[in-house]
Amino acid sequence: MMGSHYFAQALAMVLIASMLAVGLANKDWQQGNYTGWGFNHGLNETKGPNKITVGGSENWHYGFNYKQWALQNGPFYIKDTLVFKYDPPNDTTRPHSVYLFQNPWSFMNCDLSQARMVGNQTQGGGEGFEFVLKKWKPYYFACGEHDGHHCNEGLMRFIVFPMYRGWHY
Ligand SMILES: *[C@@H]1O[C@H](CO)[C@@H](O)[C@H](O)[C@H]1NC(C)=O
Ligand SMILES: *[C@@H]1O[C@H](CO)[C@@H](O)[C@H](O)[C@H]1NC(C)=O
Ligand SMILES: *[C@@H]1O[C@H](CO)[C@@H](O)[C@H](O)[C@H]1NC(C)=O
Ligand SMILES: *[C@@H]1O[C@H](CO)[C@@H](O)[C@H](O)[C@H]1NC(C)=O
Ligand SMILES: [Cu+2]
Repeated sequence: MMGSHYFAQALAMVLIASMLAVGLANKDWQQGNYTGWGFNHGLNETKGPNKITVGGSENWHYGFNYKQWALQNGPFYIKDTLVFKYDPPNDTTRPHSVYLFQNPWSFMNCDLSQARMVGNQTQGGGEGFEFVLKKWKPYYFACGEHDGHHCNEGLMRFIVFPMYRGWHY
């Protein structure tokens, strides 16, 4: 009968279409850029982890607005690497360092009493040092010099909350 013929043809087409879809999904999967359910569409999903120099060409110095920099250069992703570059101290340059606060309140107050040093005064020299954003949590960075003065007046602080690039990572 005409009716069942058309029905069979339609069914076959649906089957072929879904097989193609599965095939394409698998292909995406193999290429490492399957984006799950599409909820993270619109995010900037460049391939692989990025390496980002903090402050860009400004590097890590007194008086540059790192909060602004972080907002403009985000979002950052888990496994991204931040590179901190700052000249080792000499007679004319102020020393810098990099600390991580444990909570937002110490970040707000630039209270370094319980902060953890991740880069000392000399580690920012040359190619700088690298910090990998390993976890899904906020990271509160600041310069630890001058008892919070660089953090406060010097604007040397910022928050990074890395996101998942895709659920298969
Ligand atoms: C997936 O990644 C490959 C290279 O790794 C690229 O050629 C392809 O265009 C990407 N597909 C999508 C949908 O982004
Ligand atoms: C995504 O990020 C890369 C590197 O950070 C940048 O070069 C590119 O312009 C961004 N693309 C979009 C659409 O924002
Ligand atoms: C101190 O370091 C700065 C920046 O690297 C450099 O320009 C300057 O010449 C250095 N001064 C001395 C006395 O070494
Ligand atoms: C900074 O750390 C490096 C590497 O761990 C070490 O070699 C250097 O002595 C330290 N410098 C200071 C001033 O603590
Ligand atoms: Cu500093």
